[in-house]
Amino acid sequence: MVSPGQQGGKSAFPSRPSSLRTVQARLARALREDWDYRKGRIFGSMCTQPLPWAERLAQPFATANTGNPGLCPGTVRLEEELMAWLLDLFHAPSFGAGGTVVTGGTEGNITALWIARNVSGLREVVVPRSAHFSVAKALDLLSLKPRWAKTSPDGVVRVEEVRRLVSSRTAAVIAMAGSTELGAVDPIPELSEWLEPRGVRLHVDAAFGGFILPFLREIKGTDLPFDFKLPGVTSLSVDPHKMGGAPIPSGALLLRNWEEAQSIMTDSPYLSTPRSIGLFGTRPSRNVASTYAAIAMMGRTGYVRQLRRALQLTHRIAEEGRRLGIPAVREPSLNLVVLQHPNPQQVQLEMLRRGWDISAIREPRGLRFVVMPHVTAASVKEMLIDLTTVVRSKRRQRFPS
Ligand code: 0PR
Repeated sequence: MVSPGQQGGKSAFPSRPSSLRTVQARLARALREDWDYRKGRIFGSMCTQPLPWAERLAQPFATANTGNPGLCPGTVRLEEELMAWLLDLFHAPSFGAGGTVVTGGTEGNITALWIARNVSGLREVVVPRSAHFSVAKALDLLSLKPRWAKTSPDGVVRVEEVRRLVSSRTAAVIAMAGSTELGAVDPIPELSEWLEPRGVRLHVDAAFGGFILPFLREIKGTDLPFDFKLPGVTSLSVDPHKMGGAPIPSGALLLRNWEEAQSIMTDSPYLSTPRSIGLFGTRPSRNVASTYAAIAMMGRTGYVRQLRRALQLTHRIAEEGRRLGIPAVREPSLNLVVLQHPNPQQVQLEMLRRGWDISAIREPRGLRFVVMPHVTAASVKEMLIDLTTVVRSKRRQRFPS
């Protein structure tokens, strides 16, 4: 959202139609100013260059609106098939589970907590300190009260904290399957085991980890259980627009018991179907088609290949960090690594001057690198050369000889 006044700009509303060439030129100029994933210089984003065909094949769906499903039975069928794929990937039971395409992790988390509140009639949510800020938005919108659970130094929620905070007022507990800052995966099996017999809902935010964790076993031989295989997991959100190869915006919310979605349905008498589910009215069919296309064209082997490469590069950054005296905060389990640094903002700024986008983390202090599919071996090599120079020069400035 932009306030032109703050930007100092002053533009009158177009009085007459502009020519195609003029508009094209203006858009092209704006695009040149934007960062391009394909240069491999973005390490601070969980989004990436989508599969080109996914975008292209979905283009004809641009005008269709899945929010009025009676007019697009074909897209509805694609969404059903897509949801069936995801429910299978995340080990949902064969009967009763369901899901819907959303715009991303924010909508996924808002919708999950909306359902949790309406189904349970309760008002408190136990939230790990590591949760993404979209959860804070959801709590505010839904007038839910957070009970913040502390995390351990390596970023995973403390199970004893969750146990202490859960009460008869708890609508849901949130767990992270790949936290935004550290890439940490909470002890979801323990949480599930403790919460399930107590009938307390467990929502897993797998926005980032959802297209990583299912493929780890093929690479590492072990995995980190996080999904519906664990009986206590009641809902799960995942973002195909992060590691799924889908264009933005694309998310999915999956429920163990799809009946619960009734709790957020509203009457929509003038549409082709009398009940509307979810936050938005208009829902772009293009998101369904492009996500469908991306997943179909990647397949399990495609995701494994993508992840193997990303993990190798992540470990290369961690190794170089060790050599530079800025070791990783935690051994990376996903394609995200944070290197400890006393003054990450300074390094971030200096790297930005050299054309690199990296994030600075305040707690614990560190430099965060997300190795998304657009990052290449060559760009990592180049980035590490600049990082070495910057880290060493900052050190000399701190301790002048
Ligand atoms: N849950 C988790 C674990 C997330 O990391 C994110 C976003 C969300 C939910 C919310 O997802 P949407 O933004 O799709 O609604 N993670 C990234 C972040 O905030 C998003 C991002 C993308 C940040 C591009 C920066 C950037 O350049 O870190």
